[in-house]
Amino acid sequence: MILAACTSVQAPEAVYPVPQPKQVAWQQMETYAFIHFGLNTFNDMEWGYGDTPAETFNPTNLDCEQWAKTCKAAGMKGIIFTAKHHDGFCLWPTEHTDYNISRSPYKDGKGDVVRELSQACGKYGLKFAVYLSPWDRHASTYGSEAYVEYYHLQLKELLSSYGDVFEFWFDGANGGNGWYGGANETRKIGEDYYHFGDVIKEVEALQPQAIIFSDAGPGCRWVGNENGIAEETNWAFLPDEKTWAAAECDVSIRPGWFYHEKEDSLVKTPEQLVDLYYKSVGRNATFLLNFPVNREGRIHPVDSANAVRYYQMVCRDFEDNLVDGASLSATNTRGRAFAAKFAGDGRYDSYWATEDGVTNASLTAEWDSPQRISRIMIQEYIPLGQRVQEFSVEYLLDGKWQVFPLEETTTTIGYKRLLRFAPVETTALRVNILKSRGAVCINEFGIY
Ligand code: FUL
Repeated sequence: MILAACTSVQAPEAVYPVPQPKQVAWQQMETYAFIHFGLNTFNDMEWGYGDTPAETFNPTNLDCEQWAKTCKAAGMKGIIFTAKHHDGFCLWPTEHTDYNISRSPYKDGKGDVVRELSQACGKYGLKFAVYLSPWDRHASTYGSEAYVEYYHLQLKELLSSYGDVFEFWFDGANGGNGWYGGANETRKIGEDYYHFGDVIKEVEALQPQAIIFSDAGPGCRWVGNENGIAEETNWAFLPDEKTWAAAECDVSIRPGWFYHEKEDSLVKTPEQLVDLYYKSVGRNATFLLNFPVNREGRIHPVDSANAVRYYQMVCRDFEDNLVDGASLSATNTRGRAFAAKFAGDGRYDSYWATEDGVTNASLTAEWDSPQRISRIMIQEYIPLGQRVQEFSVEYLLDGKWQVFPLEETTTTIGYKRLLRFAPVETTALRVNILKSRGAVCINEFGIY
């Protein structure tokens, strides 16, 4: 943008919808952690019924700094914590229900895991966020207006007491059977029972920088599965195509979200995690990886070792960017301030752009000597909207352009697209944008 101001050539017009700056900053985090911990951990359950006494919560060696150090070493930029799951038990000493940590033996009722974790995140340079389950299988009032008031009070308390949160997680699992104060029944709730519009306003007033997650945004959206995998074609819009909301891929490092000893042998391997990274971050989504904290109150050593190893493998994949020694050229540019070289300068706000109306153009990297290549990274300059609808990648073989033998479709790019393939040796490589919603804007091109 600064560069554009120095010349007479204007930057391309935005193609709507466009992200808010906070949505761009959020997507730039790329990977962050979930931590599921609570009464379920001690009950060996995924969805506690809501009737277990608060005294059951009794971690023997809880260490939020160990969680933060692990996430940091695994390259994660933040942690989202289950402050309250569907069983209704609150991991902070809330004023609004007795069903909370102050009634547990942990630190003789003086503990507050939300505070301990937010402080540990601060200490290790991670962002902090909360999950507050709307469904509450403990509350006798669940299903009535009184519960909605309670939920809103809790939300205000949580979002006013622990500093900034980067995301607010609004879970889609809602209503069903539960304890409900001893009623032991099934309760269904109506559409918009929680007054979601008011929830959004409350979160925005208390935490303007927070991204609100739900199945339907408005900050970011559920990717539609819990496997950690985004579609190859992935637009950062809601189905109305008018609202920007990039996808978030939530997945647990074990089969369950909460800790179960029987899953100790089922921790995802570093290789599986690397694969998920390519299928989430590499497909224009974020990667939200869950660690089920154990009964001691720690991330299990296998989970921690696998996550750290995964991150080392990803770093190694992108260690040596061959664009640095290449000459970049393009079939079309809208002027010097938008030249091909800006796709290779490592700066987020400079980019290669084509003239208005040019939606078919190639960006070529050439070297003096052959290079061995097995990864490509392409980023669109999303502050001006997500544009590319179809592209291809080719390399020079015996003087002829060959299409890469890719196993996935090359449709959307968005914030980031990563492609992996069996290594090829070549002196030139090009990405051909074949179809786009407007002039092409590529701010980064990486070749490894
Ligand atoms: C789901 C919940 O029902 C699971 O227990 C877990 O918290 C997952 C992240 O979201 O909707």
